[in-house]
Amino acid sequence: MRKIIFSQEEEKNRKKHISQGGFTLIELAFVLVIIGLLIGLGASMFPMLVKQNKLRETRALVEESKIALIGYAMAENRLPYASRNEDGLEDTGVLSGYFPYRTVGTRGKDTYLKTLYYAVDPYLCTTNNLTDFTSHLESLINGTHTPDLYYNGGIAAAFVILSSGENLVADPPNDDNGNGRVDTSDNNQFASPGTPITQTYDDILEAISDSYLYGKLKQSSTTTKTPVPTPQPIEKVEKSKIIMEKTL
Ligand SMILES: [Ca+2]
Ligand SMILES: [Ca+2]
Ligand SMILES: [Ca+2]
Repeated sequence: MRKIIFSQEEEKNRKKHISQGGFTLIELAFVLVIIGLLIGLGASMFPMLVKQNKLRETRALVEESKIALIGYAMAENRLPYASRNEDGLEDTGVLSGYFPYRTVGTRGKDTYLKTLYYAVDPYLCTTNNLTDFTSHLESLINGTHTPDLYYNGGIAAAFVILSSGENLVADPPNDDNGNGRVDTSDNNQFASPGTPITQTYDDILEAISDSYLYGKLKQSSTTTKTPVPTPQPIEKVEKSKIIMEKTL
């Protein structure tokens, strides 16, 4: 049998090559294991991330709707009635129901594709000027007129707006007759904003008290306008500058 004889240099390179090849395979296997673990971890976390994202976006929508309603109140000197269906338009006389998002001019469906719910104190829907609107709020605050809407166990609310959350139904105390919707058959008591999510409650609610809305209206009506400075006529300045330059 013929024996292959390698030179010293060739033998060194051959051993190095074998060594490099073995190490690469181990390395490759290690990387594959890591990738597998990462994919597994990512797959298990994905539903949780989607859930958290939906919750975050719905909270933002409810907050945005609250601000839009305050803007509507300041512009129209009243609050809109609720809508009895999901067309987004207020229905006169309806105090609890769907959010009239088209009347207010904003979005109405949450990330669970459900229309928001809304309830309003009826005494704040009938005015059409700032004096009457603030007067009605004063009466509700000092008790001359009995409030008709409450949240957080007894705070008089101008309005309440909420998403039914991931379970797709309004939960007690926002729904009282068990039909999973906020409607005229429910009472006038609502939960507190920021109520923790539990097995039986996952609504996302915002409310504005009569006092807060009153403060907002007073603040906007007493804001002093900064006088606009009269612009200096450019032509005159330039002429006087020219005269000065000529004199010099
Ligand atoms: Ca719910
Ligand atoms: Ca109900
Ligand atoms: Ca209730």
